[in-house]
Amino acid sequence: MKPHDGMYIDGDWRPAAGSGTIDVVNPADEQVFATVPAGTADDVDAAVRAARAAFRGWAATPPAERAARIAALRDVLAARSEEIAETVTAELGAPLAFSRAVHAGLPVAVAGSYAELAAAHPFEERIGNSTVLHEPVGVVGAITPWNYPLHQIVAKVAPALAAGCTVVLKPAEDTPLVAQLFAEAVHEAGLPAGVFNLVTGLGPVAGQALAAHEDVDLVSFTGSTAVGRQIAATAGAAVKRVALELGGKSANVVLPGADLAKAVNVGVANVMSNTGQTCSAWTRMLVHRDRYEEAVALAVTAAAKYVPGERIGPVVNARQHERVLGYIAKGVEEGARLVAGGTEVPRTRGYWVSPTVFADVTPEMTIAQEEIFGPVLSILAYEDEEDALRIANGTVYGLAGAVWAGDDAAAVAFARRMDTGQVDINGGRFNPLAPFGGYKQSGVGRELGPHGLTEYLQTKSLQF
Ligand code: TXE
Repeated sequence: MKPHDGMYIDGDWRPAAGSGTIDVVNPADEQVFATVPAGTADDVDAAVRAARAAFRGWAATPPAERAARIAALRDVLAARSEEIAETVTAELGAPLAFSRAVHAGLPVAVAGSYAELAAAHPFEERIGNSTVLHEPVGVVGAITPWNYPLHQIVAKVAPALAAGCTVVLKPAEDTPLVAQLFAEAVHEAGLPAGVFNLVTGLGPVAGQALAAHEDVDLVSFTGSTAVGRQIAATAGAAVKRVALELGGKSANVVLPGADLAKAVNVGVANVMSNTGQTCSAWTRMLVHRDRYEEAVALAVTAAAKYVPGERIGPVVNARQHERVLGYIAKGVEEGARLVAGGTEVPRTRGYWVSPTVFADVTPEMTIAQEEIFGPVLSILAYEDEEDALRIANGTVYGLAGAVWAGDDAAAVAFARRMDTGQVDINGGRFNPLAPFGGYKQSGVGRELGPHGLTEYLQTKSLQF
């Protein structure tokens, strides 16, 4: 796609209010290959006004008609999937095969699910002598990260539109092009002007202006816990709704009796996928002391398959590169046993990191507590199930996780005691309708499926 030098506001590409720009860098080779405008508070204000003006009309549009527009949007995303994959590969660095399957494929599935849910959702119900109306909250400010750049956009915009809300999106500065492509898709799908608006820009400028805007009713944010906390404080002061999808440090618990090879192979794939830049990644593998060395050997073999430049790309930018390498150095410094990868980078140009595995990681180590957001796995030993549970629940996060056991019932029994929002049982398949979101400091609210739609509704009751 050809980059736009303006903002998509009120159904059209408009010149930006200021003259600042953002360079878009290919993290595989550090080349600047495009620029986009850096939005200011004035651009945000214009976008919010357009969203407000469009709100009543879109909210009053029958759900079946909203569903038809979302279905049209899904169709455009499907038709342009090759262009989407190439764009994400250029700005995120992901291998093209992965971009096709996940970065382009997943948003089509999620948009499709909301085309169906918009039509089927019970926006009205009768409880006793009350009719309860589930009405859209209003204007949504969506602030998204770069790790699954289009998925994160669709996971907010599609349910918001299904609910009858209008949206202003501020995408991550690292991946603005796929957001522009999404705006083109919205336009092509025939959504009314103002229903969706895009302001590209820097987090502390455009993002902050959107989170603080007094005419935004709900802020939906995915990103770091530090920024999430600021947004929650800003939104709280204005008594506006907030949904936060933040970091994770998920546990992959391999109980005695599990198929160890499968648990380790799937576990390694889960961490290395997208170069470890997945908030739900199972970054801590918990294995019983009796089979610990066997698991470590299996993990080393599995990790070797994630060859940088073939199966995995670089990390997104110089800051993340430094941060991930810093965590690896910290792991060594705190006494973990480095069994694969390390701080030596596979290529000198670009933000490359070797798939890294640490053994003899103890629960209090930094690499077992903090989100690294790179291709780094920590393997921890446990003594018994209670110990495994203590370790699994022993971080400030609670986003996802996995349990492997001899049978599903044993794994489910363990998962019930985990303080986390989503658990895969014996390798359970991804379900785009299942609610996704965090316990503890991993966030507030849920995305995907009917629960994701409910986030964008408020309730009114009429007694008669
Ligand atoms: O995130 P930021 P960064 C975690 C992960 C990663 C770390 C830092 O651990 O290593 O966060 O990544 C916008 N007001 N996750 O620095 O800054 C910003 O422009 C309003 C987990 O890239 O939180 C972007 O659009 N908005 C994660 C978005 O917030 C602001 C995905 C996310 O950027 C802002 C990404 C401000 N003051 C990182 N400052 C996940 N949960 O999936 C920044 N932004």
